[in-house]
Amino acid sequence: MTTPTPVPKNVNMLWAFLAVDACVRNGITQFVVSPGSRSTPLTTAVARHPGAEVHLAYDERGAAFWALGWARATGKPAILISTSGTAVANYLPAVIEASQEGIPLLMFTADRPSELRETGANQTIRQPGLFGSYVRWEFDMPAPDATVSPRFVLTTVEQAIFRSQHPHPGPVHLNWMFREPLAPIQPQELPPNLVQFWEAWQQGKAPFTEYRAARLTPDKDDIRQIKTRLLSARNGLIVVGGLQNEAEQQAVLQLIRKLPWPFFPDVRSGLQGLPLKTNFRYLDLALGSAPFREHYRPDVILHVGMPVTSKRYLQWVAAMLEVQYIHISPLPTRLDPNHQVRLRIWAEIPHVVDALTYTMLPVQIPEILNRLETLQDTISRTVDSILTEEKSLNEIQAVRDVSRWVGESDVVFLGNSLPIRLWDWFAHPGGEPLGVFANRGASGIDGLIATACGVAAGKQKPVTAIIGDISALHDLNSFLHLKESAVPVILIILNNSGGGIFRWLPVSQVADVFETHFLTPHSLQFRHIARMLEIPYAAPKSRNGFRQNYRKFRRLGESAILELQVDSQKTYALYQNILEAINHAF
Ligand SMILES: Cc1ncc(C[n+]2csc(CCOP(=O)(O)OP(=O)(O)O)c2C)c(N)n1
Ligand SMILES: [Mg+2]
Repeated sequence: MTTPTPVPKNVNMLWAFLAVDACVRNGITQFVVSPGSRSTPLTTAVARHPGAEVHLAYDERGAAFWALGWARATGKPAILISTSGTAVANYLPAVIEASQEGIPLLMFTADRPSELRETGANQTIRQPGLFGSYVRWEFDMPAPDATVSPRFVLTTVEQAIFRSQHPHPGPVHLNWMFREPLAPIQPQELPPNLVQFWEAWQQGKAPFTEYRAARLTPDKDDIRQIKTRLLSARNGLIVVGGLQNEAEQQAVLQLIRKLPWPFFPDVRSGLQGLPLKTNFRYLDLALGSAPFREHYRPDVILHVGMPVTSKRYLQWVAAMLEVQYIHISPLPTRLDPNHQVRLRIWAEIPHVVDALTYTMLPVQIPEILNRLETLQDTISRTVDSILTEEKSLNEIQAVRDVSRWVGESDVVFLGNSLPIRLWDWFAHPGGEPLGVFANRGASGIDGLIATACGVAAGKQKPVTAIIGDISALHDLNSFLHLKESAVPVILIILNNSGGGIFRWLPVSQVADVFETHFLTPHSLQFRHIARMLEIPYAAPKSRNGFRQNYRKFRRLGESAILELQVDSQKTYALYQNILEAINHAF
């Protein structure tokens, strides 16, 4: 029996129970609840439903980022429940990220009934339409009414669940108006037809409407179009952008084993460590060398998955006017900032790869493959030799070290700003595919801790998260998610006292504004929030101390914070030295 209680006390509770039960029957069981009065029927229904998993979060902004992380990890939406007013608006940043990345998310927001809107009634704002074009679907539920068929509640919730996943996954907003009484303490007799409906519904476990979505498979002509281009190539390159799940990773593995071209694995592909001769993991650093950039010119690029993080790659490719750029992605969106894609296949990656690799492709082997291994090796050794000269703890070494320490059963979450870029440039992970997560849809530095904790809960695997200090300050409220995470999250804060990434930008030359308005240095330390929340904390001063503390915290089996005091000026200088040395090595 999935349904929870005897006959609901009033029509608000009937609708709320049916809504929650419809979710659970459709396999959507993760709720993220933020306290508030207007949402009382929904929250009570979730709390009393034996099939509902509840994560509580005071701050709706963090709640939504947590749900985003959870959905990234599971591919399924979590349901956010909030009260009315600005609580709802706090969902917006995560909704934008989910929308841009095609991540499912469901919002059940409580609202005053229509007669109280625009009247000065307390905590009442214009909620319908609040998320603009960032939601795939939205619906303004009327206040529960005994004269309306309760089947309307079931089909609306099921439509919301469906629309959050098909045909283009993303956020969906159901706005629930509730009239008082809100708390289930004032029974109102339900009409006999509703009691009958309730009792009949309780006999089953199945969804009301069984949705069956068509799969996104390419047809024969799509595959022929791809093959024709692959066969015409003299100098092909595979670009593996961000991958959204393990099935995509496995499919890409199959592709790169069958298609003997070099492949460039983006940081979010999780495939950077693959021990294959065709792995062009350091392409970005190689592109730092002008002669290499000029000399190496692929004529066909097969791009699979989300966009790449590397700016240098994008700039390099933008200058290739004749390249045949093929992009395969299950999202319908353009994802083509260079306006370069000539063949776009909208289909699930595993289906395309299956069809494409069904027969061996007699493609030409690019000349670069003869020297790719040496090239990769030279870059890797150059990076290591420069780093060993640098004795103090620094961001590049820290990120490179962590990439070697994480195991296959771990998951990595990378903050925006420098952490994801440093990993993209310098990580040197072991061979197996790794789960790598980041919020690159809108590349915000907000909500990163909450997202990492959501990923941990969704994956049920320990997460190592690396974020910057300003990003950590941005998400201070979410240290509570970290403390309460049932699955350990090791949060590594690269505290370079400000926005170190701005050193990479031309504004770093503008002396009168750079430090004060961009870098924004500070002397804040996170030991204080760790103490407030009683989260294990260490601030190692050496590479060795970092390793020991990381290992110690990993064994703890609970979340912990590692704060590294680093110098972004030094990071930038090291980066420049490495690029220069690679340049010389060519
Ligand atoms: C929500 C949001 N606000 C502002 C920015 C602009 N921004 C990008 S990076 C950055 C500085 C981040 O500093 P930190 O987290 O310390 O990382 P670091 O640059 O030092 O690696 C800022 C403010 C953003 N991307 N997102
Ligand atoms: Mg910083």
